[in-house]
Amino acid sequence: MRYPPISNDLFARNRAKFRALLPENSIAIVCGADQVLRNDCYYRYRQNSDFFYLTGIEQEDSFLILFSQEANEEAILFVRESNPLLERWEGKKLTAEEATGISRISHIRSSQKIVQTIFELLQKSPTVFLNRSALQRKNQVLTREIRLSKLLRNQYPHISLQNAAPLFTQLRMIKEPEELALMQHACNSTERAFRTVLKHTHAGMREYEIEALLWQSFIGEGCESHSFEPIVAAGENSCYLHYGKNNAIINPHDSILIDFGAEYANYAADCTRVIPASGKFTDRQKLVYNAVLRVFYFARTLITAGASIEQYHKRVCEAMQEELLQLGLISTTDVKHGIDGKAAYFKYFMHNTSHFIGLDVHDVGSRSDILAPNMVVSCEPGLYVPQWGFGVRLESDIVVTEHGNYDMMAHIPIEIEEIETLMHHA
Ligand SMILES: [Mn+2]
Repeated sequence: MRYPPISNDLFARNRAKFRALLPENSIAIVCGADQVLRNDCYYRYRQNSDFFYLTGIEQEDSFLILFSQEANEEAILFVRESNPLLERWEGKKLTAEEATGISRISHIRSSQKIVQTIFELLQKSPTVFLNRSALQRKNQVLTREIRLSKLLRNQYPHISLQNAAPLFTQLRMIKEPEELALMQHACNSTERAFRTVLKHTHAGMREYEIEALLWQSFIGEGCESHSFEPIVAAGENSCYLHYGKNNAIINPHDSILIDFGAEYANYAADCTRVIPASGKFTDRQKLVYNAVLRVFYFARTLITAGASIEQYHKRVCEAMQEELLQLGLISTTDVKHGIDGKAAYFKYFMHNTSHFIGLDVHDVGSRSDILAPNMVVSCEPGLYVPQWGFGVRLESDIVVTEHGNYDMMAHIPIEIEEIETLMHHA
Protein backbone atom coordinates (compact mmCIF):
# COMPACT_ATOMS: atom_id res chain seq x y z
CA MET A 1 0.00 0.00 0.00
CA ARG A 2 1.21 3.50 -0.78
CA TYR A 3 -1.17 5.16 1.68
CA PRO A 4 -1.46 5.09 5.47
CA PRO A 5 -3.78 2.28 6.62
CA ILE A 6 -7.47 3.09 6.27
CA SER A 7 -9.40 2.54 9.51
CA ASN A 8 -10.95 -0.92 9.23
CA ASP A 9 -14.01 0.57 10.87
CA LEU A 10 -14.94 1.83 7.38
CA PHE A 11 -14.96 -1.67 5.90
CA ALA A 12 -16.80 -3.13 8.91
CA ARG A 13 -19.46 -0.40 8.56
CA ASN A 14 -19.76 -1.04 4.82
CA ARG A 15 -20.30 -4.76 5.47
CA ALA A 16 -22.91 -4.04 8.14
CA LYS A 17 -24.84 -1.88 5.67
CA PHE A 18 -24.57 -4.56 3.01
CA ARG A 19 -25.72 -7.34 5.33
CA ALA A 20 -28.74 -5.28 6.32
CA LEU A 21 -29.86 -5.46 2.67
CA LEU A 22 -29.56 -9.26 2.42
CA PRO A 23 -32.78 -11.23 2.92
CA GLU A 24 -32.81 -13.86 5.66
CA ASN A 25 -30.99 -17.07 4.99
CA SER A 26 -28.93 -15.76 2.11
CA ILE A 27 -25.24 -15.25 1.43
CA ALA A 28 -23.33 -12.91 -0.84
CA ILE A 29 -20.18 -14.00 -2.62
CA VAL A 30 -17.86 -11.18 -3.63
CA CYS A 31 -14.88 -11.94 -5.85
CA GLY A 32 -11.60 -10.08 -6.00
CA ALA A 33 -10.45 -9.08 -9.48
CA ASP A 34 -8.82 -11.61 -11.77
CA GLN A 35 -5.17 -11.30 -12.61
CA VAL A 36 -4.83 -10.76 -16.35
CA LEU A 37 -1.86 -12.16 -18.22
CA ARG A 38 0.27 -10.12 -20.56
CA ASN A 39 2.45 -12.85 -22.07
CA ASP A 40 4.18 -14.43 -19.04
CA CYS A 41 3.68 -11.53 -16.64
CA TYR A 42 0.50 -9.94 -15.36
CA TYR A 43 -0.91 -6.53 -16.10
CA ARG A 44 -0.74 -4.24 -13.11
CA TYR A 45 -3.27 -5.50 -10.59
CA ARG A 46 -6.18 -3.34 -9.48
CA GLN A 47 -8.65 -4.76 -6.97
CA ASN A 48 -12.32 -5.04 -7.86
CA SER A 49 -13.98 -1.94 -6.34
CA ASP A 50 -16.87 -3.84 -4.68
CA PHE A 51 -14.41 -6.19 -3.03
CA PHE A 52 -12.23 -3.33 -1.82
CA TYR A 53 -15.31 -1.50 -0.51
CA LEU A 54 -16.15 -4.40 1.81
CA THR A 55 -12.66 -5.54 2.83
CA GLY A 56 -9.86 -3.06 2.09
CA ILE A 57 -7.88 -6.01 0.74
CA GLU A 58 -5.82 -5.29 -2.39
CA GLN A 59 -4.17 -8.71 -2.78
CA GLU A 60 -5.00 -10.89 -5.79
CA ASP A 61 -6.91 -14.19 -5.55
CA SER A 62 -9.20 -13.10 -2.71
CA PHE A 63 -12.88 -13.82 -2.05
CA LEU A 64 -15.47 -12.80 0.50
CA ILE A 65 -18.61 -14.53 1.74
CA LEU A 66 -21.06 -12.36 3.66
CA PHE A 67 -23.92 -13.78 5.69
CA SER A 68 -27.34 -12.21 6.12
CA GLN A 69 -27.90 -10.31 9.35
CA GLU A 70 -29.57 -13.02 11.42
CA ALA A 71 -26.67 -15.45 10.95
CA ASN A 72 -24.26 -16.02 13.81
CA GLU A 73 -21.33 -15.27 11.60
CA GLU A 74 -20.57 -12.03 9.77
CA ALA A 75 -18.16 -13.02 7.02
CA ILE A 76 -15.40 -15.30 5.78
CA LEU A 77 -12.45 -13.76 3.98
CA PHE A 78 -10.43 -15.98 1.64
CA VAL A 79 -6.84 -14.99 0.96
CA ARG A 80 -4.11 -16.52 -1.11
CA GLU A 81 -2.08 -19.17 0.67
CA SER A 82 1.58 -18.35 0.37
CA ASN A 83 4.57 -20.66 -0.11
CA PRO A 84 8.34 -20.15 -0.25
CA LEU A 85 8.55 -20.38 -4.05
CA LEU A 86 5.76 -17.81 -4.58
CA GLU A 87 7.41 -15.50 -2.06
CA ARG A 88 10.81 -15.91 -3.74
CA TRP A 89 9.29 -14.43 -6.92
CA GLU A 90 6.65 -12.04 -5.63
CA GLY A 91 7.57 -11.24 -2.05
CA LYS A 92 5.51 -11.59 1.11
CA LYS A 93 1.77 -12.25 0.93
CA LEU A 94 -0.74 -11.29 3.62
CA THR A 95 -0.81 -13.43 6.73
CA ALA A 96 -4.20 -14.21 8.28
CA GLU A 97 -3.46 -11.66 11.04
CA GLU A 98 -2.61 -8.96 8.51
CA ALA A 99 -5.78 -9.70 6.52
CA THR A 100 -7.79 -9.38 9.75
CA GLY A 101 -6.01 -6.13 10.60
CA ILE A 102 -6.90 -4.56 7.26
CA SER A 103 -10.49 -5.80 7.06
CA ARG A 104 -11.54 -6.50 10.65
CA ILE A 105 -12.78 -9.91 9.51
CA SER A 106 -11.66 -12.54 12.00
CA HIS A 107 -12.55 -15.65 10.00
CA ILE A 108 -9.83 -16.11 7.36
CA ARG A 109 -9.50 -19.12 5.06
CA SER A 110 -7.31 -20.10 2.14
CA SER A 111 -8.64 -19.11 -1.30
CA GLN A 112 -8.26 -22.74 -2.33
CA LYS A 113 -11.22 -23.50 -0.08
CA ILE A 114 -13.67 -21.09 -1.70
CA VAL A 115 -15.63 -23.56 -3.88
CA GLN A 116 -15.78 -26.21 -1.19
CA THR A 117 -17.00 -23.65 1.36
CA ILE A 118 -19.68 -22.34 -0.99
CA PHE A 119 -20.97 -25.84 -1.62
CA GLU A 120 -21.17 -26.50 2.11
CA LEU A 121 -23.03 -23.26 2.75
CA LEU A 122 -25.56 -23.90 -0.02
CA GLN A 123 -27.08 -26.70 2.06
CA LYS A 124 -28.31 -24.06 4.53
CA SER A 125 -28.54 -20.90 2.43
CA PRO A 126 -30.20 -21.53 -0.92
CA THR A 127 -30.15 -17.84 -1.91
CA VAL A 128 -26.88 -16.50 -3.27
CA PHE A 129 -26.10 -12.91 -4.21
CA LEU A 130 -23.40 -12.38 -6.84
CA ASN A 131 -22.56 -9.21 -8.74
CA ARG A 132 -23.90 -9.76 -12.23
CA SER A 133 -24.01 -6.18 -13.48
CA ALA A 134 -24.53 -5.30 -17.12
CA LEU A 135 -20.84 -4.32 -17.21
CA GLN A 136 -19.80 -7.83 -16.18
CA ARG A 137 -21.71 -9.22 -19.13
CA LYS A 138 -20.12 -6.68 -21.47
CA ASN A 139 -16.63 -8.00 -20.71
CA GLN A 140 -15.21 -10.18 -23.49
CA VAL A 141 -13.47 -12.35 -20.92
CA LEU A 142 -15.78 -14.22 -18.55
CA THR A 143 -15.47 -12.56 -15.16
CA ARG A 144 -15.06 -14.55 -11.95
CA GLU A 145 -18.67 -13.79 -11.04
CA ILE A 146 -19.96 -15.14 -14.36
CA ARG A 147 -17.75 -18.24 -14.11
CA LEU A 148 -18.93 -18.86 -10.58
CA SER A 149 -22.60 -18.38 -11.43
CA LYS A 150 -22.28 -20.89 -14.30
CA LEU A 151 -20.70 -23.38 -11.91
CA LEU A 152 -23.45 -22.87 -9.33
CA ARG A 153 -26.21 -23.17 -11.94
CA ASN A 154 -24.77 -26.44 -13.21
CA GLN A 155 -24.16 -28.06 -9.86
CA TYR A 156 -27.00 -26.59 -7.81
CA PRO A 157 -29.86 -25.82 -10.20
CA HIS A 158 -32.31 -25.41 -7.29
CA ILE A 159 -30.60 -22.41 -5.68
CA SER A 160 -31.81 -18.87 -6.22
CA LEU A 161 -29.10 -16.69 -7.76
CA GLN A 162 -29.68 -12.99 -7.16
CA ASN A 163 -27.88 -9.99 -8.59
CA ALA A 164 -25.88 -8.09 -5.97
CA ALA A 165 -25.17 -5.14 -8.29
CA PRO A 166 -28.18 -3.03 -7.18
CA LEU A 167 -27.14 -3.42 -3.53
CA PHE A 168 -23.61 -2.22 -4.26
CA THR A 169 -25.00 0.69 -6.26
CA GLN A 170 -27.33 1.77 -3.48
CA LEU A 171 -24.54 1.75 -0.90
CA ARG A 172 -21.53 2.97 -2.84
CA MET A 173 -23.37 6.02 -4.18
CA ILE A 174 -23.39 7.54 -0.67
CA LYS A 175 -19.85 8.23 0.49
CA GLU A 176 -18.66 7.77 4.08
CA PRO A 177 -16.53 10.59 5.59
CA GLU A 178 -13.36 8.48 5.21
CA GLU A 179 -14.13 8.01 1.53
CA LEU A 180 -14.66 11.74 0.99
CA ALA A 181 -11.29 12.41 2.65
CA LEU A 182 -9.53 9.93 0.34
CA MET A 183 -11.25 11.45 -2.70
CA GLN A 184 -10.18 14.91 -1.57
CA HIS A 185 -6.62 13.61 -1.36
CA ALA A 186 -6.91 12.36 -4.97
CA CYS A 187 -8.24 15.80 -5.99
CA ASN A 188 -5.37 17.57 -4.22
CA SER A 189 -2.82 15.39 -6.05
CA THR A 190 -4.66 16.21 -9.26
CA GLU A 191 -4.29 19.90 -8.47
CA ARG A 192 -0.54 19.66 -7.89
CA ALA A 193 -0.11 17.76 -11.17
CA PHE A 194 -2.05 20.45 -13.02
CA ARG A 195 0.05 23.25 -11.53
CA THR A 196 3.18 21.40 -12.72
CA VAL A 197 1.68 21.19 -16.20
CA LEU A 198 0.93 24.93 -16.17
CA LYS A 199 4.53 25.63 -15.31
CA HIS A 200 6.14 23.40 -17.93
CA THR A 201 3.85 23.41 -20.96
CA HIS A 202 4.95 25.16 -24.15
CA ALA A 203 4.38 24.91 -27.90
CA GLY A 204 6.53 22.33 -29.69
CA MET A 205 6.05 19.70 -27.00
CA ARG A 206 4.29 16.44 -27.73
CA GLU A 207 1.01 15.74 -25.97
CA TYR A 208 2.60 12.75 -24.22
CA GLU A 209 5.15 15.01 -22.55
CA ILE A 210 2.23 16.50 -20.61
CA GLU A 211 1.04 12.95 -19.84
CA ALA A 212 4.54 12.25 -18.51
CA LEU A 213 4.38 15.31 -16.23
CA LEU A 214 1.11 13.98 -14.80
CA TRP A 215 2.61 10.52 -14.20
CA GLN A 216 5.66 12.00 -12.52
CA SER A 217 3.52 14.08 -10.22
CA PHE A 218 0.99 11.35 -9.33
CA ILE A 219 3.40 8.47 -8.76
CA GLY A 220 5.94 10.73 -7.12
CA GLU A 221 3.54 11.52 -4.30
CA GLY A 222 2.16 8.06 -3.65
CA CYS A 223 -0.82 7.82 -5.95
CA GLU A 224 -1.24 4.39 -7.45
CA SER A 225 -1.89 5.58 -10.97
CA HIS A 226 -4.13 7.68 -13.16
CA SER A 227 -7.75 6.84 -12.34
CA PHE A 228 -8.30 6.41 -16.12
CA GLU A 229 -6.20 6.78 -19.26
CA PRO A 230 -5.54 10.53 -19.46
CA ILE A 231 -6.63 12.60 -22.46
CA VAL A 232 -4.10 15.21 -23.58
CA ALA A 233 -5.61 16.70 -26.71
CA ALA A 234 -4.15 19.69 -28.54
CA GLY A 235 -6.03 21.68 -31.18
CA GLU A 236 -8.64 19.71 -33.11
CA ASN A 237 -7.83 16.53 -31.15
CA SER A 238 -9.81 18.13 -28.31
CA CYS A 239 -12.98 17.60 -30.38
CA TYR A 240 -12.63 13.82 -29.96
CA LEU A 241 -14.34 13.12 -26.65
CA HIS A 242 -12.25 10.09 -25.68
CA TYR A 243 -9.06 10.91 -27.59
CA GLY A 244 -6.22 8.95 -26.05
CA LYS A 245 -3.33 8.76 -28.50
CA ASN A 246 -1.57 11.74 -26.90
CA ASN A 247 1.03 11.73 -29.70
CA ALA A 248 0.62 15.01 -31.54
CA ILE A 249 2.94 17.98 -31.56
CA ILE A 250 1.43 20.99 -29.81
CA ASN A 251 1.24 24.05 -32.09
CA PRO A 252 1.63 27.62 -30.80
CA HIS A 253 -2.01 28.60 -31.31
CA ASP A 254 -3.47 25.37 -29.95
CA SER A 255 -5.53 25.14 -26.84
CA ILE A 256 -4.93 21.86 -25.02
CA LEU A 257 -7.71 19.91 -23.36
CA ILE A 258 -6.47 17.75 -20.47
CA ASP A 259 -8.91 15.26 -18.92
CA PHE A 260 -7.07 13.49 -16.12
CA GLY A 261 -7.21 12.46 -12.49
CA ALA A 262 -5.21 10.73 -9.80
CA GLU A 263 -6.13 7.44 -8.18
CA TYR A 264 -5.32 7.46 -4.48
CA ALA A 265 -6.03 4.51 -2.18
CA ASN A 266 -8.27 3.19 -4.98
CA TYR A 267 -10.36 6.39 -5.08
CA ALA A 268 -10.65 8.43 -8.25
CA ALA A 269 -10.45 12.09 -9.16
CA ASP A 270 -11.69 13.29 -12.55
CA CYS A 271 -10.75 16.75 -13.79
CA THR A 272 -10.74 18.56 -17.11
CA ARG A 273 -9.01 21.83 -17.80
CA VAL A 274 -8.08 23.63 -21.03
CA ILE A 275 -4.89 25.65 -21.37
CA PRO A 276 -3.29 27.69 -24.19
CA ALA A 277 0.00 26.34 -25.60
CA SER A 278 1.42 29.85 -25.87
CA GLY A 279 0.27 30.92 -22.43
CA LYS A 280 -2.39 33.21 -23.97
CA PHE A 281 -5.75 32.10 -25.33
CA THR A 282 -6.83 33.49 -28.73
CA ASP A 283 -9.93 35.69 -28.73
CA ARG A 284 -12.05 32.94 -30.23
CA GLN A 285 -10.81 30.38 -27.70
CA LYS A 286 -11.67 32.86 -24.94
CA LEU A 287 -15.23 33.28 -26.22
CA VAL A 288 -15.91 29.55 -26.23
CA TYR A 289 -14.02 28.99 -22.98
CA ASN A 290 -15.99 31.62 -21.09
CA ALA A 291 -19.28 30.32 -22.53
CA VAL A 292 -18.48 26.86 -21.15
CA LEU A 293 -17.25 28.36 -17.87
CA ARG A 294 -20.54 30.24 -17.37
CA VAL A 295 -22.47 27.02 -18.00
CA PHE A 296 -20.13 25.18 -15.62
CA TYR A 297 -20.84 27.68 -12.81
CA PHE A 298 -24.57 27.50 -13.51
CA ALA A 299 -24.59 23.66 -13.69
CA ARG A 300 -22.69 23.43 -10.41
CA THR A 301 -25.42 25.35 -8.58
CA LEU A 302 -27.97 22.75 -9.75
CA ILE A 303 -26.15 19.83 -8.12
CA THR A 304 -28.20 19.66 -4.93
CA ALA A 305 -30.03 17.06 -2.89
CA GLY A 306 -33.34 16.16 -4.49
CA ALA A 307 -32.30 17.00 -8.06
CA SER A 308 -32.37 14.31 -10.71
CA ILE A 309 -29.29 14.16 -12.92
CA GLU A 310 -31.48 13.81 -15.97
CA GLN A 311 -33.56 16.87 -15.20
CA TYR A 312 -30.70 19.13 -14.31
CA HIS A 313 -28.90 18.04 -17.47
CA LYS A 314 -31.89 19.40 -19.43
CA ARG A 315 -31.45 22.81 -17.80
CA VAL A 316 -27.74 22.73 -18.58
CA CYS A 317 -28.58 22.02 -22.23
CA GLU A 318 -30.91 25.03 -22.29
CA ALA A 319 -28.13 27.23 -20.93
CA MET A 320 -25.75 25.79 -23.52
CA GLN A 321 -28.26 26.54 -26.27
CA GLU A 322 -28.30 30.21 -25.22
CA GLU A 323 -24.49 30.34 -25.32
CA LEU A 324 -24.43 28.70 -28.76
CA LEU A 325 -26.88 31.30 -30.08
CA GLN A 326 -24.66 34.07 -28.68
CA LEU A 327 -21.60 32.50 -30.30
CA GLY A 328 -23.47 32.36 -33.62
CA LEU A 329 -22.86 28.63 -33.91
CA ILE A 330 -26.59 27.90 -34.10
CA SER A 331 -29.56 30.02 -35.19
CA THR A 332 -33.07 30.36 -33.83
CA THR A 333 -34.19 28.39 -36.90
CA ASP A 334 -31.82 25.58 -35.86
CA VAL A 335 -33.34 25.68 -32.39
CA LYS A 336 -36.82 25.42 -33.85
CA HIS A 337 -36.13 22.62 -36.32
CA GLY A 338 -33.18 20.85 -34.72
CA ILE A 339 -30.07 19.69 -36.57
CA ASP A 340 -29.87 16.19 -38.09
CA GLY A 341 -32.93 15.07 -36.17
CA LYS A 342 -31.54 16.16 -32.78
CA ALA A 343 -31.75 19.28 -30.63
CA ALA A 344 -29.53 21.98 -32.14
CA TYR A 345 -27.15 22.20 -29.14
CA PHE A 346 -26.36 18.47 -29.54
CA LYS A 347 -24.18 19.25 -32.56
CA TYR A 348 -21.70 20.92 -30.19
CA PHE A 349 -22.53 19.44 -26.77
CA MET A 350 -23.22 15.73 -27.18
CA HIS A 351 -22.48 14.17 -23.81
CA ASN A 352 -23.97 14.25 -20.32
CA THR A 353 -23.09 16.84 -17.72
CA SER A 354 -22.47 14.42 -14.84
CA HIS A 355 -21.56 10.93 -13.78
CA PHE A 356 -20.95 9.47 -10.32
CA ILE A 357 -17.37 9.24 -9.03
CA GLY A 358 -15.90 7.13 -6.25
CA LEU A 359 -13.82 3.98 -6.29
CA ASP A 360 -14.36 4.03 -10.04
CA VAL A 361 -14.08 7.11 -12.17
CA HIS A 362 -17.43 6.26 -13.72
CA ASP A 363 -18.84 5.00 -10.47
CA VAL A 364 -22.04 3.10 -9.74
CA GLY A 365 -25.26 5.09 -10.09
CA SER A 366 -27.29 6.11 -13.10
CA ARG A 367 -28.71 9.23 -14.72
CA SER A 368 -32.17 8.49 -13.36
CA ASP A 369 -30.96 8.63 -9.75
CA ILE A 370 -31.95 11.46 -7.43
CA LEU A 371 -29.06 13.27 -5.78
CA ALA A 372 -28.65 12.96 -2.02
CA PRO A 373 -26.12 14.25 0.54
CA ASN A 374 -22.65 12.67 0.30
CA MET A 375 -23.00 11.65 -3.32
CA VAL A 376 -20.16 12.79 -5.56
CA VAL A 377 -20.66 13.62 -9.22
CA SER A 378 -18.66 15.28 -11.94
CA CYS A 379 -19.81 18.55 -13.45
CA GLU A 380 -18.46 18.70 -17.00
CA PRO A 381 -20.15 20.78 -19.65
CA GLY A 382 -18.29 21.13 -22.94
CA LEU A 383 -18.44 22.59 -26.43
CA TYR A 384 -16.67 21.00 -29.39
CA VAL A 385 -16.26 23.10 -32.51
CA PRO A 386 -14.27 21.20 -35.19
CA GLN A 387 -14.62 24.03 -37.73
CA TRP A 388 -12.80 26.32 -35.30
CA GLY A 389 -10.25 23.62 -34.54
CA PHE A 390 -10.81 23.11 -30.82
CA GLY A 391 -13.14 21.98 -28.06
CA VAL A 392 -13.50 23.09 -24.44
CA ARG A 393 -14.62 20.93 -21.53
CA LEU A 394 -14.37 22.03 -17.91
CA GLU A 395 -14.82 19.45 -15.18
CA SER A 396 -14.70 19.31 -11.40
CA ASP A 397 -15.88 16.80 -8.80
CA ILE A 398 -18.80 17.98 -6.69
CA VAL A 399 -19.99 16.69 -3.31
CA VAL A 400 -23.71 17.02 -2.56
CA THR A 401 -24.34 18.29 0.98
CA GLU A 402 -27.46 18.85 3.11
CA HIS A 403 -27.73 22.45 1.93
CA GLY A 404 -26.09 22.63 -1.47
CA ASN A 405 -22.72 21.27 -2.47
CA TYR A 406 -18.99 21.89 -2.50
CA ASP A 407 -16.45 21.60 -5.29
CA MET A 408 -13.55 19.32 -4.32
CA MET A 409 -11.56 21.00 -7.12
CA ALA A 410 -12.39 24.61 -6.26
CA HIS A 411 -8.63 25.23 -5.82
CA ILE A 412 -7.69 23.96 -9.29
CA PRO A 413 -7.29 27.05 -11.51
CA ILE A 414 -10.18 27.49 -13.95
CA GLU A 415 -10.49 31.24 -14.66
CA ILE A 416 -8.69 32.35 -17.83
CA GLU A 417 -6.78 35.08 -16.02
CA GLU A 418 -5.40 32.73 -13.38
CA ILE A 419 -4.34 30.14 -15.95
CA GLU A 420 -2.61 32.73 -18.14
CA THR A 421 -0.85 34.29 -15.15
CA LEU A 422 0.44 30.93 -13.91
CA MET A 423 1.67 29.96 -17.39
CA HIS A 424 3.56 33.21 -17.85
CA HIS A 425 5.10 32.85 -14.43
CA ALA A 426 7.25 29.99 -15.82
MN1 LIG B 1 -15.69 12.81 -16.15
